[in-house]
Amino acid sequence: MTGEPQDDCLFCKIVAGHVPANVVRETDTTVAFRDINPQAPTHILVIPKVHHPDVASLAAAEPAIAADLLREAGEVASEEKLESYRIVFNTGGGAGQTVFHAHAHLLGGRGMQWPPG
Ligand code: IU
Repeated sequence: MTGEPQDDCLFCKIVAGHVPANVVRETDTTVAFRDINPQAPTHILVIPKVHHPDVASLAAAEPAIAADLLREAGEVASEEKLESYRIVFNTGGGAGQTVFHAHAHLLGGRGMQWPPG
């Protein structure tokens, strides 16, 4: 059923506390933790507790939680004292998505190029 935890999903295991993560913030609907392979001085993933394979699926099924995710990304950026930052949702393997549980990458603490690679 959509939104239900998936046995084979790493991020569902982090939500359940079965896999450790460096958690920086948690709400009723989201968890934010430091990326294990940081691409910037600050690189934090913000994920919904419910399982959806990507952000578009999340927004279609549970728009209030998609809004929570974006608000939380802003809250984390504020706590990390980031003046400038980037929020990225890789969607699909061709765009670099490797974990198919919706997540925002919050990246900051260095200069950024545009367009991204
Ligand atoms: P992607 O957009 O699906 O590629 O992002 C997945 C991220 O999850 C990626 O930046 C990984 O470094 C990160 N990650 C993690 O933080 N902890 C893990 O155990 C694994 C991946 I596997």
